[in-house]
Amino acid sequence: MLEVYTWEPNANSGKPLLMLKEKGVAFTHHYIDMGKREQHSPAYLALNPGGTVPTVIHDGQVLTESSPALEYLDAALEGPELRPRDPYLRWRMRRWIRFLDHEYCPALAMFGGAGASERMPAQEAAEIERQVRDIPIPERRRVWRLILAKQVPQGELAESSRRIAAGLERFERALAEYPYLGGPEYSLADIVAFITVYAMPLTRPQEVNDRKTPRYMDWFRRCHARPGTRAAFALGRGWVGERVAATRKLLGV
Ligand SMILES: N[C@@H](CCC(=O)N[C@@H](CS)C(=O)NCC(=O)O)C(=O)O
Repeated sequence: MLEVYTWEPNANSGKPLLMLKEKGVAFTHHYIDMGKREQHSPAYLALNPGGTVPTVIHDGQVLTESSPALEYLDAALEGPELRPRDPYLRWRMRRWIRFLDHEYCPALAMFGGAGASERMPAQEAAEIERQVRDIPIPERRRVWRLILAKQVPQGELAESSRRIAAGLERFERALAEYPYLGGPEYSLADIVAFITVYAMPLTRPQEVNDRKTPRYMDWFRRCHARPGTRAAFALGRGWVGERVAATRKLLGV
């Protein structure tokens, strides 16, 4: 029995969707609508007190924290193995996942938050407090308060830009050594990266293009073409589908 509580096939939320479609394992998808803040509802908090998606339940085990959950699922379920057996390559995969979870993806999320903040109407402080009061993790509450108050600090955005630029060089170097991030085969490192960066050729065309990042572009094309990737994106109900279609068109896949 495998149940996935999550939102769109996007970033952390999408990691188990992409991974399970890649493995070809059946599961029940419970859609948690982040637009309606369902991740902060009492019913969801009873499942995952951190109030973040995804949460996976496998044979009664409740799994939170998406990247360790992927390692658990890869070990526990049938289907192609997505962790290299070679100890060096497994280290390489884990080093990539750590870099993505701690540095790269939060930098991209900072821009996502800033964009959302710009689109929001100005709100009174009391209304902002009402909206953040159910967020259980203090750091998350702080970030949401800044986004809702349209006060995302410029310094944070500058640091995020630096990390994104440095990360692009890192992708290019790694993909010169092996076709995938963890080594010769597609692995959890590619899944963790791709589900967050899948639209970068579309959203950052000045930095991510065939001239400046040819190996990264080739990796995008190969990842977008995978049947598991297509099946995972088909689970989207919102804006992800349009963004994926536009990215594929640009890539010619
Ligand atoms: N460390 C957690 C982070 C999960 C996470 O931040 N998920 C985002 C969606 S991609 C979320 O739930 N955001 C809700 C919020 O910040 O309120 C994990 O890897 O599972």
